Amino acid sequence: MNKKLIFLFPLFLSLFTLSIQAEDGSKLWLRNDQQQEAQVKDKSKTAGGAIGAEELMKSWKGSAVTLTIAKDKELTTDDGFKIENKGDKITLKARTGNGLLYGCYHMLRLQACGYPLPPLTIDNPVYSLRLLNHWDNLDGTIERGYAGHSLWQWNELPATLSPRYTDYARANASIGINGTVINNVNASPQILSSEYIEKVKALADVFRPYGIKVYLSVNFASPMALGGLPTADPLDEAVVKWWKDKCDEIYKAIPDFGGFLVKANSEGQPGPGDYGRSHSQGANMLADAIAPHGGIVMWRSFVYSASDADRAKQAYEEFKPLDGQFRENIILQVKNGPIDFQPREPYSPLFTAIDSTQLMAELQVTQEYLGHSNHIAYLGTMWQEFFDEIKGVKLKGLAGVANIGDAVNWCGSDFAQANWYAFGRLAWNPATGATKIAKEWVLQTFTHDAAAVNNIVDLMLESREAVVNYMMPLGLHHQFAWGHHYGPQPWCEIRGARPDWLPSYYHKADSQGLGFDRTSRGSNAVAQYPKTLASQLDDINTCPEKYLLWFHHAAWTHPMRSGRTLWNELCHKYDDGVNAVRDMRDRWAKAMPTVDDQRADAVSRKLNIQLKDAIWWKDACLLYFQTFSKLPLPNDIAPTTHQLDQMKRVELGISNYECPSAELLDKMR
Ligand code: BDP
Repeated sequence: MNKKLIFLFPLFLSLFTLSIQAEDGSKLWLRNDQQQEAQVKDKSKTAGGAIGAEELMKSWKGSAVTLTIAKDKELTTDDGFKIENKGDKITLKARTGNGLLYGCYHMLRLQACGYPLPPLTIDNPVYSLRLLNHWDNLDGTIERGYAGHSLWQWNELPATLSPRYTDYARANASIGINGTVINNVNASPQILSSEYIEKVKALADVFRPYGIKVYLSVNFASPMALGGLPTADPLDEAVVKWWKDKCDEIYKAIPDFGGFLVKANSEGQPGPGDYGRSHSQGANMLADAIAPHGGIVMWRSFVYSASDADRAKQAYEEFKPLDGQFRENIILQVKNGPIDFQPREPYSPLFTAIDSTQLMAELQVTQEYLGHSNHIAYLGTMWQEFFDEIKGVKLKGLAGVANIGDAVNWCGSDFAQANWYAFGRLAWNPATGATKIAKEWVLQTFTHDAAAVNNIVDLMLESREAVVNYMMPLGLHHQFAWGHHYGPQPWCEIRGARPDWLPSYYHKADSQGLGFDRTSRGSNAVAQYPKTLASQLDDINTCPEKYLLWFHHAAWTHPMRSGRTLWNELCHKYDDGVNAVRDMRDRWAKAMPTVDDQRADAVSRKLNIQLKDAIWWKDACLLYFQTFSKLPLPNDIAPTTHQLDQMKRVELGISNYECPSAELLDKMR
């Protein structure tokens, strides 16, 4: 070999390996090359403007851009932006630096998608609070996290700042997210200690230029655990003072601190109820302590007690009577559905019942109940369904329970990144729509090959319905294995367990039929919805079939709109779910040649797990429900391939903090 070539060989080799490593998913959707030297003038003198200008300088391929702060009647929000593209020059205007930053990312997104920049763009976000909620514990574990450990290196903070903190802020800013609650709602009081406030301050300093405010989940009993007080009663003077002093301390360190998120009197967490006080009394006390600093309190409505009342009714029963009693800086944070982030739920009736208290919706980006980071489930479509159902309801903001960890690809799987992306984009404007968002994500993340883009987008759009079908079709819910919520366990019985933590509470299978009677003849949960909707849901003939078993205990022979009986329809739905995963695999196989090998293979491996899991779900549920229906499986679906007894013996033995590996799953089955 020529001497020069021998000399250059190691260089080629390292470039080659570098380019492979570069496709490990760490770049997310931010793949614009950074080799440009665009002409960009930032007149704003803001941190956001400076960052945006730098991003444009490195990556923008169009004509010269000027960034200015402006008062313009079309800029109706602080975060909105206006872009005038006159061909030879582009002007980007916003009321604030954050608005300019969002405008820059908007331009770069269009460029990365290959879309033109129109002559005029005016874009104002619909929600002012667009927040991630991290369920990260201070020991580094993440409750319901499937992407490794927490990004926050508490033992190193505040002295050492991981470069990933900046990458995290940048990724969020690029999709319009403007706040983050960095610790678990099951909050350790320790987060409010002076030591931790210093660490939180260090993170806040990194996030601030990117327009991201820091919020904290707080433990209602902190004055006892941390302050040594004998009580946390919200009406106790010493408690009130403790919280006021704590707020002063926080704001001294973090002047733009966002506020508190509170899970109170829920699943064993302390709260005002421990002292005979109401949620509003507890929330108002915190709200008064933080109000002088401009902070807010997000009070969660996720409560249910060990009572006999239908769990789906409980949040409404507890909060509806308190409507109007909350301070102005309190926002009631309500999960999208009345139970708990199931693959499909009707909307929580609180959204249409609460009219004198500010509301925000809590969505779950992490796939606690949708196959963790093993299954592809694009949630844009699920959230769009939710937004369609609550159309007309005013929300102050959106919170998304994050799926981010310290995994190289951030989310534990390449496709899970799409849910982080979609959450941000929908929080900016839900009318953008799941399809458009999926397409722009694919264009930025994977490929511009038209056929491949179509295949991947179609795969994404069918994925959530596939999960619903192979896990819990027709309104079934909470058939999950105890604890880790990964696989099916409709038969689960644990002596002494709360009934509403067991699948049988929800499926109510018996020799007659299947489903939870929430009609006026049953628990009457339907009555919590507006009248017209309530009567539609109440009647088995008008209730949408996707919610049939959520609201009705239907006979096995109940005639469905397809002409089949309920039993046969159920069997078909499970089979459809499995077939949809096969289809997703085929689509991916067709798109694969246009995607780098590393990510192409990683996704394939996940899809193989998903297919096996889908079959497992189908077999487990059908064979189990068959012990009640005593009906044969229709012969036009694929036969089951497992034995019920064998399936019942499988215990995955994983915790709330992990996603099972393919090896573990194969070994157990
Ligand atoms: C459920 C999770 C649990 C959370 C709880 C919550 O299983 O880990 O703590 O919700 O939202 O979905 O508070």
